[in-house]
Amino acid sequence: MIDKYSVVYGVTYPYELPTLSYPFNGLEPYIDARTMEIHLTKHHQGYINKLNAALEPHPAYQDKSIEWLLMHLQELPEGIREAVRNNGGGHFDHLLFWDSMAPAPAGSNLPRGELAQAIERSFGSFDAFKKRFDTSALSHVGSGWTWLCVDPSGALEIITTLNHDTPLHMGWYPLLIVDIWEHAYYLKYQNKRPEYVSAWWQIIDWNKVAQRYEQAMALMLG
Ligand code: MN3
Repeated sequence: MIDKYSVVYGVTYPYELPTLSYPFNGLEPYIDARTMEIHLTKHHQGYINKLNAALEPHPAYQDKSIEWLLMHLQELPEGIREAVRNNGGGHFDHLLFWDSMAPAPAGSNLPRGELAQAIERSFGSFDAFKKRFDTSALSHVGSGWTWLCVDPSGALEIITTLNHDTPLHMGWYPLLIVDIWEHAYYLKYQNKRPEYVSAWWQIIDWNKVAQRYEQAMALMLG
């Protein structure tokens, strides 16, 4: 049941940085080019390097997808479990983060179609959804990520996870994610996480989120 939710990217060892569909300055003024460059080429690359190093002596796990590894942490050799949890999570979460954003459209940035209807069904309205998402992201203490996911019943759920943990092991299919580690915003926003999250709403790629929603529902009905 849960395994059919395992593929979002399906990438395997050796892991590598994705090619972004927008330049480092493409999300300005909401996220600045310098933050994007450091975040991708230093932070994200660092997680990839450590993940590859952990898996290098373990060929049995090199053909497993990143999602499989994160869903089966308890089955991994104890010596690499925490490394995969932190750095594998770091890799997956950042893949989804880059893929949750796009240059801001002219005018308001809102979901449309079936995804918009699902948000209304699950949360009452888009504004109520946004308020709950913001509350989850802004009340979290420490580093982490806030997610919009589809749960195995098909309902939308919001969760904030600690460090690089994911909700994949619960069978939740991730649609949208925001990075609330300080490295995601400190250069431009310093300690002002609310201003960063508020800016981030302008650059959500709702088309990509809608595509993942369709994929999740197809997996569920399939
Ligand atoms: Mn980050």
